[in-house]
Amino acid sequence: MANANGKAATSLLEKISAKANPEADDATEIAGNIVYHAKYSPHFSPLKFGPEQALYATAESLRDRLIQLWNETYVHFNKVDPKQTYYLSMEYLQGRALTNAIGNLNLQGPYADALRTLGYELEEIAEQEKDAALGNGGLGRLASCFLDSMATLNLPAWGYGLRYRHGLFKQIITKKGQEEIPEDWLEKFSPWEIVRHDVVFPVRFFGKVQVNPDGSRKWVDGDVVQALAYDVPIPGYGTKNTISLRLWEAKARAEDLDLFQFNEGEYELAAQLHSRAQQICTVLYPGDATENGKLLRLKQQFFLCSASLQDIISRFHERSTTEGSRKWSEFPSKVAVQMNDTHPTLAIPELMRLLMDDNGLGWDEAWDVTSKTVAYTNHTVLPEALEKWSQSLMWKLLPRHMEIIEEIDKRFVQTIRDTRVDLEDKISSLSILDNNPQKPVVRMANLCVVSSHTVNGVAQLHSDILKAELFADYVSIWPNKFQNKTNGITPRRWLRFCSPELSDIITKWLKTDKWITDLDLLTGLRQFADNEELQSEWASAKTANKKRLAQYIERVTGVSIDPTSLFDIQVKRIHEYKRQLMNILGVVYRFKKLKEMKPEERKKTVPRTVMIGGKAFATYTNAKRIVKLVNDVGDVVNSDPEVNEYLKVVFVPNYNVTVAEMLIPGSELSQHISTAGMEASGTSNMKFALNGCLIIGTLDGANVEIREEVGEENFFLFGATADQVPRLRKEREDGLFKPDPRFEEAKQFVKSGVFGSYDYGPLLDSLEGNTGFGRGDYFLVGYDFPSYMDAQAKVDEAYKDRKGWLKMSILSTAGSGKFSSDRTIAQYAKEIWNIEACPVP
Ligand code: NBG
Repeated sequence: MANANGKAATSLLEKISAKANPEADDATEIAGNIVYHAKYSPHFSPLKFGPEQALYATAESLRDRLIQLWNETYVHFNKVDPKQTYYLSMEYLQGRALTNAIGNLNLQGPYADALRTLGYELEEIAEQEKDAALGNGGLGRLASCFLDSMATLNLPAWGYGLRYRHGLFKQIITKKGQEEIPEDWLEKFSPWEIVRHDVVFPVRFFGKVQVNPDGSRKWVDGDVVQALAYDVPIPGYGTKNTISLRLWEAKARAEDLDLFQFNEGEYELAAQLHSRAQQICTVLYPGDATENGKLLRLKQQFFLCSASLQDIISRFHERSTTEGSRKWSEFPSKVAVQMNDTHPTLAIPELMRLLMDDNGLGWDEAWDVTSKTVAYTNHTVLPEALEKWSQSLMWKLLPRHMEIIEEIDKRFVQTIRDTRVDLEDKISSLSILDNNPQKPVVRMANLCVVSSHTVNGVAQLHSDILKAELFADYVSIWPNKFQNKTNGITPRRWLRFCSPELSDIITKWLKTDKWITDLDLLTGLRQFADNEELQSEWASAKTANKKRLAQYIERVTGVSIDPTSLFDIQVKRIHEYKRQLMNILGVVYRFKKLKEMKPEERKKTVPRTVMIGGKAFATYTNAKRIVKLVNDVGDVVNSDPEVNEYLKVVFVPNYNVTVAEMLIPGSELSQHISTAGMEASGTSNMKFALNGCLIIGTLDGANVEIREEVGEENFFLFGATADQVPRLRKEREDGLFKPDPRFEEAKQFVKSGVFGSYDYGPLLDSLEGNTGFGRGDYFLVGYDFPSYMDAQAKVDEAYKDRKGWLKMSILSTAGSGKFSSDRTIAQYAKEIWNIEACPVP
């Protein structure tokens, strides 16, 4: 009905009377409310009601309802005054919000009908929305899944983050490979956020420490910017509870503009503070190769911590004035602060500073409050990702915080000396400050472990590694501080809404849709895994999702893929430890073998479409070379008339949450093939498994637990185990490694220039030699390659047995209940935060 410029819709708009109605829940009222917003909350010129205008008006109509639920939620929290959790994260990968909000409020039908009366399909309107891509990868998406679960479980909680104007870059693929351009989600505006002009806090940078006559200390001078709150509503599923993701924006005040300088024609100078404030929230992860880049990143981290803690403290104070003064010692029984990785570590010295310098607490009292309030989640053991900040940079930007960190360190070291003589020689690695004169740094993970009441890893294997290796000596000091919280994903976005066909089948066979909030119920599918009727319904849902995916691939890449071929997907950030290189070398080998076959032999093979997607960090050269290689291999394979019926290779550009929602439901095999011990958890592995996709993978991260849950016969396992890795690296160094001929053949084939003239020498060289950074095959691609290829051969065999494959697929979904973020968050709430549900009546 709708046409491209929305002419038909514009005329329909005139036929429906505008009526503001935040509580609208039938199609007619909703349509009236949408029309109301199109006319009276206008953001566009009035004569047009195209899909874009329809999106904004629809979103605003929903926002009305969310605001109402949200107000009810916080009024209720205020009344009950429960302990609340504050989740501090530099990243959130929210993706689109429209379908999710409509789904969580259970208004699909009425919204679809309302839009139809206005000439649009709901899906078409949803397609208009841009992703809020304020994150990088798994860590950011985890934070977003957690918010969904916190709201759904009625937990009193807030998310805190930064309102990046451009978020993570947009990836485009050109002849040169990956190029980055700025993300534009705020180019117009986001209909979901609400600016709170009354929630503004000053945040200081630089300056100096002033010592008062009574000995107290105060941080003064320097630059002061303002943190302004923008709230994004997070509706729970099937509940009134709607919580807030509070994103801070940095601003300068009007009076910070130097009018005199401005009138002298010194425009840049006059608005210096304005432009410095603006830089803070321009992008996520600005390049940090330069000193300036490092300074900006540190500013971002401190800005998040300071604004959030001032907000948390002011909420605590508010109650004090209404109920008589509240004791600071009660703070930890009202406030839990969770640090998502080390990025918000500055919350520790900032809370100490606010308590001591602004609120007059003594050291011991402030330390008691702080260490009972903060908890830390570690998300990686990769040394390059464990943050270390230069001490001189920290002294320059945050002089008072450095004093506090020194004091924390001094007291910690003293306690060790007093109580643990056996650890004397470990002090240099346990201490927070690394005073190596070459490069004195602050070790943020150490600061977190020393100051937090609880430290957790994100999958069992990862938590075990933390305890046995990275934090082993701390474990001997505080044996009860360390926990595991295996990651999870929200079943709403990652099954119910992204694959409605499969969801309906599950609901039909389980005779209930309660699995959406109680994912363990999926085990009920096991008894039907062999049932022919279920299998045929399952197959038709998969086929529908594969066709939808094939259309998408054709639209964004121009490559036409066969929906009856095996869809094999690897999507995640491009990183050497994730071994996309092993995947593509496997493809190269397969291609070479197919070329060598006679036509009748080829006909006996299982046709495959390999899709690889993910962003490479802008300055990570080898990752970018991998992107280029995948694209080059794709160009050659896909245009080879002998082979392209049996093999296609697609690089899926600009992988993000929305692309994932398209890819995952259409997947049959997915690859989670990191070097064992290196992927802390992985979360897309859970999304794929939940959607009935089989995994080929190593015993790494959450793969271990997924395999346990879905059954080892439904998982294609290969590769070295984490405990073998050190020995294998050592053998390699000693020159004892003997490569498999298939591995040599694949590399040789790339070197021969079949895939174009780009110089892959440096990339392939990383797999050669016996030692040295970026050489010596640190990630053991060569060692694991033969078992990987064998596992791939098993995949092909298994796929030939349609029934057998469908059974495995059903069992995969059936075994995924554990990986709901509802389970994860319930465990955090009980075992770390000590908070309880506070449902709005
Ligand atoms: C990532 C890990 C993943 C894990 C996510 C979420 C960082 C620092 N770590 O394996 O690499 O799934 O965190 O926990 O982004």
